[in-house]
Parts: sequence; structure tokens; C-alpha cells
Amino acid sequence: MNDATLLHVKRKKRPSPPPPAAPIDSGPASAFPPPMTPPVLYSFRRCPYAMRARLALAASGQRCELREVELKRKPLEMLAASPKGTVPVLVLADGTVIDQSLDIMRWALAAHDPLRWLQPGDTEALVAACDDHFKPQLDRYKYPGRFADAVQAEAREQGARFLRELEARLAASAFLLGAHATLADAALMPFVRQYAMVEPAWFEAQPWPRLRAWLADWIASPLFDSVMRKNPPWRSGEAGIAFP
Ligand SMILES: N[C@@H](CCC(=O)N[C@@H](CS)C(=O)NCC(=O)O)C(=O)O
Repeated sequence: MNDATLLHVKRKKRPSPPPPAAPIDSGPASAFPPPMTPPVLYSFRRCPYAMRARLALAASGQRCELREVELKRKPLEMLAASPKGTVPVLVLADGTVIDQSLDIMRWALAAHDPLRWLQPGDTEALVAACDDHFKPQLDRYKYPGRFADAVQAEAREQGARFLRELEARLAASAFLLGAHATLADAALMPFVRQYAMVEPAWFEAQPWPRLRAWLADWIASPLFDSVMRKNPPWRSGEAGIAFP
């Protein structure tokens, strides 16, 4: 599958949806060759960090056992693997734990990168600007009532500064780092989406036509759709969901 298939849904016929996710069945004991144990992904559907990890895992075609987490009731198995208690967490078959979203993205894409998301460029700087500066402003902006109005207005403006930079990039090229989507687009998209959802009418009225189109294309893409399916919370002892 190439970029166009995944991202430009409006220009392409939407493929028929994949079959519903089913619990992983490792098959009969006699199966040959022996089935590979997929990595376990602890994830929370609405978490933007988990979304970016799922996007990269799906883009790479890396099969996982997805365990949907409730943040108020984190599984002990997840905390044993990663005591810091944030999602996403990926636990490989050999016990290796990867518990930073960006590292999960890089791990998946290093194994298989059919969409060529790993590209030289400003990826680190863009992701750091998003995670270290934009995200804290987004948190102040998105919780009405938790902060004073003036704090919220200032946070919206601080966030808007970052989005103006993204708009300028998208004026120069179709995606943040060039002519096709890369890890940077996938890593930032879930956060821009959250910002846009705080005050949709206000966001729509901003002079950011390219950013809006970029976001709309991502949201409409089969790839995004495939990582946003709803799954029941995982319970200890149960099989997770086959993902993607
Ligand atoms: N730096 C981490 C941040 C992950 C993160 O903060 N995830 C949030 C959810 S969006 C979380 O799990 N918070 C813990 C909690 O709310 O208890 C990463 O990139 O993976």
C-alpha cells in the first residue's frame, strides 16, 4: 500500500473495511512453523501518544496484541513492565519494554517502513516542539474550568503559534517534511486534532487552510480509521485484540 492509498481517501476509492478485530488465537499446538508471539501493546484509544504509536505500528504492518487500558485502572502487568504508568507501552516477545511513543514508532518503522515514514529532516525538533511546548499549552487550553479564562486564552494563543509554524511548512510542501507523509506528520497529527476539537468553530475560522486540509485528510484516512476502533478494556487473563 502506498501513501496515496492511505492518506488521500478523497481521491481514492475507500477499500472495503478489514474484518472485525478478533482475539488473538495462537492456533493449534501442532501448527508448523510455530506461530510468532506478537508484541503486547498497552494502549488507550483516546491518548494522542498511543495514537501515534498505533499509527506507526499499523503503517509498518507490525502485528500486536492490543490491550486497551483504562487509565484509572492500569493493569498490573503493564505497571510491572513499565512502572511509570503511561501508555503506550510495547512489550516484545523477548521481554524488551519500549515505553515512549516515539521509540515505539521508530522500532516499528525500523523493521518495516513501506510508506517511507523514516526520513532525514527536522523530525526530532518538530516532535520535541510538540511534546515539550505545544502539548502543555494544549492541556491548559482543553480543560475548560480547570484554568482561569485568561490562562486558557493565553494557552490557545501559545498553541496557535506552533500551528502557524506548521501552516507555513504545509505552504512549502504537502506534508510537514516534504512531499509525502513521514513519522513527523503521524506523531503530531493526534495533538493537532485534539487542539482542533476544543473549539471546532474557532479552529475552522483560523487562516490555516493547509493545516485544516492536512488534518482532515489524516482524520478521513483508512489508516487513522484503522487505529481508532473501539475495544473493550483488557482484563488480566484474557486474550487481547489482534492489531492492526
Ligand atoms: N512521553 C510519553 C507520554 C505518554 C503519556 O503521557 N500518556 C498519557 C495518556 S495520553 C498517560 O498514560 N498518562 C498517565 C495517566 O493519565 O495516568 C510517551 O511519549 O509515550
